[in-house]
Amino acid sequence: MLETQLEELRRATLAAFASANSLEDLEGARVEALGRKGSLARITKEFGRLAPDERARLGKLLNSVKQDLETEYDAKERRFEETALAERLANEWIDVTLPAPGVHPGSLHPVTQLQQEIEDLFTSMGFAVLEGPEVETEEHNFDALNIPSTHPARDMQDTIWLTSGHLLRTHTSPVQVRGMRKLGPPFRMIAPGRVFRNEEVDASHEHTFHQLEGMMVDREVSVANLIYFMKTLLSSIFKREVTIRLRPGYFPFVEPGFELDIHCLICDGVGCAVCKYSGWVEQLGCGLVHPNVLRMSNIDPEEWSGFAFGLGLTRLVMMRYGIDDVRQLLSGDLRFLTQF
Ligand code: FA5
Repeated sequence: MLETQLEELRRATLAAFASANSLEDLEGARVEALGRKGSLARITKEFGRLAPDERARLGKLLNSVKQDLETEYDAKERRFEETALAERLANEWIDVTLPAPGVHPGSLHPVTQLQQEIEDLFTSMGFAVLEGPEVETEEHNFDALNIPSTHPARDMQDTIWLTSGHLLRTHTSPVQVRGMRKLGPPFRMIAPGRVFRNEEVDASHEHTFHQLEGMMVDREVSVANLIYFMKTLLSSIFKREVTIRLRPGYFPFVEPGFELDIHCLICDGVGCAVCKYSGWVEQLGCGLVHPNVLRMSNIDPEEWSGFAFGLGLTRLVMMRYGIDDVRQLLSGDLRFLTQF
């Protein structure tokens, strides 16, 4: 009797496995036959009533039925999985050119953007772009610029000195010295870069900021040449009328020297923290290269003359985008940076 039930269970379950059209059907047939409350478990309960001999004989049969069903179940399950995978591979495709979800492409820092624009402008006018080291020698940063150690002008820029005797450059002007020695006259060069000062930080003063140096050495260079290039620079950057004023300025490496201010574009000249309520923001220092400076870099001032300027790139970015606090530029705050 139990023997017949076992044989019937094997036949019926194998048939149910064979006709199953989905994993769910297959699993249903398995639970019905092999589950905890399934047919096989029910038959097993009957074994208690059997004589030992009979129990041993039917026990073997029960194991073989169980094994057959499990083997067939595994094989059929694998076939379903293989078919599902093949279907997925046939239908699925990936566009590898799509940007990854959730990843935002970076953008250039506004200082870098303006720097590149000015580089393009000046290279189109025959200027070379030079770089100098941020850790400088005293000679390049001061002495060769006509600022010997006893000179009071050294106090104009609060210097960060290193224990090695080197310093963090306080301006990009040391690249003038490198340019004169490397290129020799006649030449035109610009040099953008980071500079460092032991400065009291406020809305318009950072301890680390960007400048852009410019220098032209040729025969008979005059203030008129300097003004031409400064006007070309400012009209190219602002693409609108900006009011400028030129004041006499003292820098030991130029003579005459000037400071160029622009009418504050943050407050339109009314007065704000950036322009210190004066309506004007100092943008750059400039002038005609001092004969001593030319001489110290082996250029004969009787034969050659030049102009130089040092632009506050950071301040120019502030004017251009209406940024009212210089500290935002180095903050690394993405809420600020993603606007550019
Ligand atoms: C100089 O650094 C001179 N080397 C400029 C120069 C070059 C003059 C060549 C003549 C010939 P000054 O210290 O004024 O000068 O700085 C130049 C510009 O850098 C300033 O006009 C201003 O726009 C900017 N600047 C100065 N200090 C800071 C600061 N702490 N934070 C942001 N910008 C500053």
